[in-house]
Amino acid sequence: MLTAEDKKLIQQIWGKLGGAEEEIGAEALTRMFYSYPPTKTYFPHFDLSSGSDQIRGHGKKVVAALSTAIKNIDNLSQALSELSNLHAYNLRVDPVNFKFLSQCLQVALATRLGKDYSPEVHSAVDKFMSAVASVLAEKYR
Ligand code: ZNH
Repeated sequence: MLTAEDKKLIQQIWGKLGGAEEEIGAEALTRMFYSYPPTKTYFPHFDLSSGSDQIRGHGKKVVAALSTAIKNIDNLSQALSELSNLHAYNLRVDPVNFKFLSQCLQVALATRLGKDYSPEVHSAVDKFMSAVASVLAEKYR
């Protein structure tokens, strides 16, 4: 599904974030909470005002997991196996929400990267996030 070219583009674009990972993650989450308010119900224990320490901390974790996924892009199931267990068995996040977070991450990336977020990169990131989402959803029953 992800072509060699897609993989190259994703690695390149991730390399351009240069330390802004936590900020990107926090922005993606904040956008998700605004645009898809039901997603807030999974985080009753968080302070959800934009830029809160918890949003920043969680954004950092999510982006770190995506970085791990990018490093293991040919072996996503294995690389995300624990995270997949967590989402399927413990958190029980409805998989529709993965799409919402993906959308919001893409807007966060696009606003930061401007022209570098080309249609080709957009398409590659979209495919990558779908692949991550299917791994996170693969253990639901
Ligand atoms: Zn999730 C958690 C990732 C999606 C909800 N996550 C988490 C973590 C991580 C993640 C890394 C941490 C873990 C530990 O700590 O160990 N996610 C992720 C990713 C994605 C996601 C990569 C995609 C792409 N999630 C999601 C969604 C939701 C969620 C969509 C809803 C809406 N998560 C969650 C929760 C949690 C998590 C709730 C827990 C938090 C706390 O801290 O408590």
